[in-house]
Amino acid sequence: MIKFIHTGDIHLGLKFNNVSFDREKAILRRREIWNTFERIIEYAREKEVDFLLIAGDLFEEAYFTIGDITRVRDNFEAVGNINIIISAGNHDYRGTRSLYDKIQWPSNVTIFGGQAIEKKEFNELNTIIYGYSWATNQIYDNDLLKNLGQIDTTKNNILVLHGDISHNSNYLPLNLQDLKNLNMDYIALGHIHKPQILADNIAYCGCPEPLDFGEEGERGIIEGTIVDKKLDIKFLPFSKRKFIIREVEVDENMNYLEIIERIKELSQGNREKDFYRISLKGFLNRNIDIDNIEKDLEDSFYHIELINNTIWDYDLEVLEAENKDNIIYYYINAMREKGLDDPVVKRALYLGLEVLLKGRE
Ligand SMILES: [Mn+2]
Repeated sequence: MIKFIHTGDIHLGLKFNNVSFDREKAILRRREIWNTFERIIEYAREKEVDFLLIAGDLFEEAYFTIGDITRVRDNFEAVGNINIIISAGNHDYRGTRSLYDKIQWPSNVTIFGGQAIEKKEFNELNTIIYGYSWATNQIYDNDLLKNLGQIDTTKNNILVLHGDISHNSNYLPLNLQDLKNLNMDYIALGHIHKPQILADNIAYCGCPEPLDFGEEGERGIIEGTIVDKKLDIKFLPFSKRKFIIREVEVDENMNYLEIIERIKELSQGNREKDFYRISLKGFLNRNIDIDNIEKDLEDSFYHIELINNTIWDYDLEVLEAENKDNIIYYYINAMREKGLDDPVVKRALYLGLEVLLKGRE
C-alpha cells in the first residue's frame, strides 16, 4: 500500500496586485498561502504519507527570492521520510535560471526535468513516478505522452503533470483520452485551479487557497491510496478562506436596517473568514446610501464589497407634478397605461426615468 497527497497551484509568493481587497489584506493573504503550504506539509507528516505530489505552480517565479526557495527546501527537509515530487508548471517553470537550480535539495525531493517525461523508481514502495517540468512559461504542443514507452504494470505507476485538458491551449494541451490510454494508476494534474476528478484515476487537485473572486467554491488537496493496484482518492477541503459571490434582492419598501439584515442573513460561508462580493438588485429607496451600508457591514464581515445594480425608486406623483408639460410626464403616463404591476414595465419605466432625469441635469 502507498499513501499520497496531491497538491499544486499553490502560487507561493503571489503579491495580489490586481485584486479588489486592500493592501493590508493582500499582504496577509500572501502569508496565508505560506501558512497553508506549511499546513499541507504538516498534514502529510501526520498522515505518514509516502509521497507529496506537487503538480506545478508551487511558487511565483516573478516574486520569489532565494530566501523563499530556501524556506520551501527547509520545509521539505523537515519531513525527510516523505518523498516530495515536483513537476514544475508555467509560474515556476524550470528555465535556465530557475530558482529550483539555485540551491541544494535534500535527497527526499525529486524535481523533474524539462526535456521529456522522466521517471523515478521507488523500489521499496513498488512505485514508479513519472513527471515533467516546464522549461518555458508556454507550451503550445508536445508529444510528451507519445514517447513515454511501455509501463511496468506490476508496479504502481503515477504521472504528475502540469497542463491543460484542451485541444487548443498555450499551456501544454492534453487530451483526456490520451491520458486514460496510458494505463497509469493515477494521474495528478495541475494548472486548473478548480478541483475536478476527470476520470477514476485522473484529477486536478486545484489550488489549496483560492486567489481571487474568480475562484469561488471549495479549495483543497487530494488524498489517495493505492492498495493492490486499486486507487482510492478523495478531495479534502483545506483552504483558510473562501471567495463568495452572491446576489441579494432588495425592494423599495426596505429601509436601511432591513437591507443590512438581509445581507447578513446570507447563509453561505463564514462571515468572519470569507471574502464576500454581494451584488444588490431590485428597486432601492432613494434615501438609502449604499456606500454607508457597505461601511456599516464591514464590522460584520472579514471582507465585503457591494456591487450596486439596483434601480432607484421614484416618487411618481412628485415627478409628474414637477414635469407637467414635458416628456417625463407623458412618459410616466404612457407607462402607467401599460400597467405598473408588471415588473418588466416598472423596470423599464425606472430605467427610462434615470436616463431622462440625467438628460435634464
Ligand atoms: Mn496555477
